[in-house]
Amino acid sequence: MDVQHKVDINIKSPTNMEELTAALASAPFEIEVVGRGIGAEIRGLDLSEPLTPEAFAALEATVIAYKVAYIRDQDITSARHVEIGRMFGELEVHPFRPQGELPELLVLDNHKDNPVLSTDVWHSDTTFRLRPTKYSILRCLRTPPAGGDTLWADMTAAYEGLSAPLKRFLCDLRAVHDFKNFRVLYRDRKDDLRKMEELYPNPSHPIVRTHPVTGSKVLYVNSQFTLQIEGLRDEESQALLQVLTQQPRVPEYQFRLHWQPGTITFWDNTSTQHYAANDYYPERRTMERVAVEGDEPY
Ligand SMILES: O=C(O)CCC(=O)C(=O)O
Ligand SMILES: [Fe+2]
Repeated sequence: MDVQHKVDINIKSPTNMEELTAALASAPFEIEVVGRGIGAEIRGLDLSEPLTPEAFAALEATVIAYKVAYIRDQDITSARHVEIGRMFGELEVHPFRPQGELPELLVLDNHKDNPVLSTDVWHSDTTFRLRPTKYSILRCLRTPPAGGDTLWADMTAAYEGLSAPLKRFLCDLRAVHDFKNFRVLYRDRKDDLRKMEELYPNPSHPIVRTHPVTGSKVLYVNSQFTLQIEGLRDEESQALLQVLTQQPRVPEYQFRLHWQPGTITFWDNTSTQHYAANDYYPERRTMERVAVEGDEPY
């Protein structure tokens, strides 16, 4: 972790509901709640200016409380984007995606010759890791003439929407995750694939995880990375995963954002899944992203 930076501005993340509520109450910006349970717009915060500890705590509290928080018209550099990400914790270097000049900055530049890879499948970021991504911070540089929205689903609402007997059945189950969609990148590179398998051995995560700050329960399996429910027969696992991985598709759980150049969005990968609408090919859409490392789910 870039401790130095944290120490420099004396940053403190909210660690429980009391601190979260206090940070929100003293937010030095406006929060407009847009979606029910998921999605808020922050107004009156300029990320090109240094953040005070109070502003940072309120920003992180907004991300946790509303799961997805966006700010329009942010004129910042890629380096500043990385710097803001570091305030939230250690940044990941994505193992499977091409990197630009700043290794932690992931460039998603999709156009005629570079179609979308795997972002149009519902997922929470890097659950194939033992410690999956905590927050992702995505900034829009270029929009297609129409479309290119991102959708998020509130996975706490999805958990709560399940029947009581199913919730009871799931409470002690775990599932195995895998970087399955990225395997296509290694079709002709068996040795490299083996190396990646060693670096990222299949982790097992609880199917219902607990949010470390809010204590809320979250449905934590996704179409992109979840392979198998432990202890069930294969056909049982497939049938149940089919039901569970459909939940983010329920419109009542969703929040949908239409991007503009300069929009930056922070989301909490513990409590949400997302899907980038792949409706603009062959037009161009350019985004930059950093991702903050998380802890082992429990
Ligand atoms: O391009 C997007 O809107 C989201 C892509 C994505 O899955 C991500 O940045 O984690
Ligand atoms: Fe993603």
